Amino acid sequence: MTKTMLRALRGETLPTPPIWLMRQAGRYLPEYRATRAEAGDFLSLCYNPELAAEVTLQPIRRYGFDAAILFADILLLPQALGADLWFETGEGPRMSTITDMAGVEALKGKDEIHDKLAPVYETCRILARELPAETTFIGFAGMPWTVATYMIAGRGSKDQAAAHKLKDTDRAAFVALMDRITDATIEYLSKQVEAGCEVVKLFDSWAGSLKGQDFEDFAVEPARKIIAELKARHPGLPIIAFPREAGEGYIGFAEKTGADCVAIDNSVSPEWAAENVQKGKTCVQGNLDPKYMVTGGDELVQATKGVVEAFKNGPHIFNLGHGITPEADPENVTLLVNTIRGK
Ligand code: 1CP
Repeated sequence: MTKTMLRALRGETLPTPPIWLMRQAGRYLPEYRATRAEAGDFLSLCYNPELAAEVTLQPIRRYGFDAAILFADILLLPQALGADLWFETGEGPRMSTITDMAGVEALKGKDEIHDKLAPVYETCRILARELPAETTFIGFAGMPWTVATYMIAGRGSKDQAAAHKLKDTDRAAFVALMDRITDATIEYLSKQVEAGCEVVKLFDSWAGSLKGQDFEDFAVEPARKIIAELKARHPGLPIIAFPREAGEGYIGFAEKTGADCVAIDNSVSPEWAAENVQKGKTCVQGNLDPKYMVTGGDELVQATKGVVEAFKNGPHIFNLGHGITPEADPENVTLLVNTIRGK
């Protein structure tokens, strides 16, 4: 029996959609918090293959999700390229900044990243061995624009102003940085696939701040390039693209980039996405508002049924519109899974 997730990615419309959740290994789970404490801190957890595999498996054991996502972070790649990376408790990631061409040229080359990332590939190998036979294993990376926003600002930002400024004032340095990240991302994902990942997901969390031609040049085009090269190296590899908050940019995104599935955030309605993106044939993933994992109850049940209903006439993978938050109640995730699976 082919795995349900792979069937949806090949374009099959299934009676019950496969389900997994972004950030399904995370702070809402007590067992995650315990393993993270054992590791010491978040980055130590990412670079400890046994413990990273353990936290990847925890939500699979608890909920029987149809897919597991490698436990790592999109910021490990810039770190492997030479950026300093640390996490400020209660605040988020911090990184050394890139402000000009000299900064770009000081980065490591695409073939020099693998020593640092070797523990991630080891995590993949452990998981390929240990995941249940019916569970699909997803590898991932951040997309160049999203990764560049952190490398340029040195931290997360709401409006990505620093990255927009470099793009608009020193185009050559910005484009050189995008190219470096694009090339390294291809090598990184390729190694994840060689180590056992069956699907890859491309996270472009800040794609929504790219407008007009910028969206075409810096969201669509890097996705197209990365997907074409990965598929040339690994024929048949299914790829999920997530240009978060792309809005109208979701329309035609799969066709333009060659992605097998487009993940949709919850700023658009499932009905709109079914009509304009899925169109009865393109696989879509999404898009329940993560807030229901905090609030639960009958509203969760009704909203979940609404998402399943909206996407029932085409290939669909059930997910949230963004990551599950630390405030989520693990019981609400059980209710979600039971609602989808009709239990
Ligand atoms: O335990 C902790 O305190 C750390 C919280 C945490 C976790 C669980 C971070 C810090 N990263 C992760 C893991 C992670 N990150 C995964 C693992 C697998 C899973 O989903 O279960 C994945 C796929 C990511 C991807 C990621 N990291 C994205 C893209 C998806 C998204 O959420 O938009 C981004 C933007 C990051 C950067 C990052 N890492 C961590 C934080 C808090 C952030 C966001 C910072 C910001 O808001 O700008």
